[in-house]
Amino acid sequence: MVFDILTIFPAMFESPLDESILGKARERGLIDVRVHNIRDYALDKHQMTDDRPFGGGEGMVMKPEPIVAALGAIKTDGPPARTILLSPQGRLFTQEIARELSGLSRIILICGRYEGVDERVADHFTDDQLSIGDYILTGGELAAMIIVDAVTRLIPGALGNAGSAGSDSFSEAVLEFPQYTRPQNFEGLTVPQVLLSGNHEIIRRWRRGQALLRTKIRRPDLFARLELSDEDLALLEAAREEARK
Ligand code: 9D3
Repeated sequence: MVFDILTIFPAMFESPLDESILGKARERGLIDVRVHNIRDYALDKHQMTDDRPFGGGEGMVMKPEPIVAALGAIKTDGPPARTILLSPQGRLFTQEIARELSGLSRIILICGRYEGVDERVADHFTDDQLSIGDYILTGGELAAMIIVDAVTRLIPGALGNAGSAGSDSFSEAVLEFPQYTRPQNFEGLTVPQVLLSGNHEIIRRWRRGQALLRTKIRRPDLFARLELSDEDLALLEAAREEARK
């Protein structure tokens, strides 16, 4: 899978994509991330990528010509692409969208800066606009990295032995149960006894109750959409009871 990233800050992408799972996925040839500097496609002598907004107002707007020239240059070779603008006005990026994107052979991610990108880029040169959430970033670069990360781990072979993408939180829309490792006693803080019991059925039930309880408390939006079995309701009640102690 090919990711083409258009940005005026290509150096931001240097180390995050070289580490851990993303680095391994690149080494294995599962993904190819190509970072392109929009400034290289600015043809005026000052290599301007932004200008003042028509109609007045604060700040600067990214000019269309360098972005469209970059799109034209990179599209001449390689597989056909989905072109996505990262924007606070985009639709919300979710696990479902990550899954959809993981089935494509190529994605072009355009990162905006300043007050945004000239609307004609969104209207005529992109297929989609995505936001990663309701908070304000300084630009689209970190959002693009998040999309590369979430999509790459869904590509078969990307996770290696590190786990399976399918059984994660958000595929069932329940938060994960709490995890513990050694030592059993860390500065007087002990691991729940049930996990040391070796009884896998009791552990399964405890974990399910914990997962349901934290989903109810922390993510009432997800909890409201669950269809709970009678067993789930009993395990949730047991977890609430235990928490009250
Ligand atoms: C200071 C300018 N803002 C007025 C409140 C508008 C604004 C313009 C550009 C706010 C943020 C940005 C830069 N953000 C992105 O390019 C961006 C983003 C985000 O800010 N939040 C969540 N997802 C995304 S995707 C791209």
